[in-house]
Amino acid sequence: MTSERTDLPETPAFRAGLVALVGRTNAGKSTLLNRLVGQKVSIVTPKPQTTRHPVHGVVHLPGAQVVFVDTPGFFQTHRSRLVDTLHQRAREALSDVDVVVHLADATRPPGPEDEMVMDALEGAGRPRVLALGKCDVPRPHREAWRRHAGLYQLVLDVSGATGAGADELVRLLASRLPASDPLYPVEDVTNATRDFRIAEAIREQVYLQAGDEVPYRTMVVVDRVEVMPATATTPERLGIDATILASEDRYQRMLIGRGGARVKQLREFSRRELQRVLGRKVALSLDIRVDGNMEERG
Ligand SMILES: Nc1nc2c(ncn2[C@@H]2O[C@H](COP(=O)(O)OP(=O)(O)OP(=O)(O)O)[C@@H](O)[C@H]2O)c(=O)[nH]1
Ligand SMILES: [Mg+2]
Repeated sequence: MTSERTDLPETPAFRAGLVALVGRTNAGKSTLLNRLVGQKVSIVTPKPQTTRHPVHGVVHLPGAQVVFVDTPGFFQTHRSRLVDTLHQRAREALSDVDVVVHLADATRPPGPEDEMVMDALEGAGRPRVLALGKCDVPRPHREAWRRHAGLYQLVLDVSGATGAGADELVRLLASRLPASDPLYPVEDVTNATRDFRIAEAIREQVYLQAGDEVPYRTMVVVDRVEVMPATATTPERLGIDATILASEDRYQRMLIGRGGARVKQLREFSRRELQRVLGRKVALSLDIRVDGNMEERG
């Protein structure tokens, strides 16, 4: 007869799984993701609905791997195909994750967008954690948020801007993941392809540099990426040709600006950001074209 020890719970050799970050738009999901991963994998702007696609950011720990899934934020505005698509993508992202972190913006009271988030959480039926974000600034609505604590397994304070609470969040999440082999090789921090990251870096500049409406009437496509060998006067560079597609002529005009000033600025800021993201010299050619079908593709 063999005897088996059943008194001690077994600690798995390795834990891994997916953790979605959801919340209203501007809650700071992408900022927190970048902080957790330790590098910029998702773009950040002060404008609503910056994130359009779920982006994975991988945190490698000695005994665990936490794969965070950034999602488009919930936004209450006039309905459009883009807004509906983004909400749908956020809901879908919850369907196959192990844990959901609801990142709340505790500088604001819980509102209709947060109700949309809570409905999505209800539909997903996954274990939930409430992260009260932006704890680096005064948060007059923190107590209003804490009244929802009963809906979550855990509530904690966090700041993507300073990193306060970030290690604690990762540790608590890792302990809730299932026993599993790593989902990503140890050298990977994201599922985003190089071309996706290039398009996103340019899209970030459209959000930052162009007028309020323009980002929602445009998308970025990468046409060509090619190494340009060093010459007598220039170092080796990555040559990138990209196009900003605008849904109508007037948005194209806004992006070009008077005498081409706006597109020149967009190109230069995008080039510098691309150099930061890719860690190498970049030569960027940026075209602005009208494509009436662009909104369909979001
Ligand atoms: N003070 C403070 N500001 C923050 C923090 N995190 C994000 N922000 C600011 O909030 C704004 C939105 O940040 P994002 O990270 O893009 O927010 P998001 O939730 O990803 O937004 P969507 O992609 O639109 O859903 C930016 O202006 C950030 O600088 C934080 O921890 N503290
Ligand atoms: Mg975002």
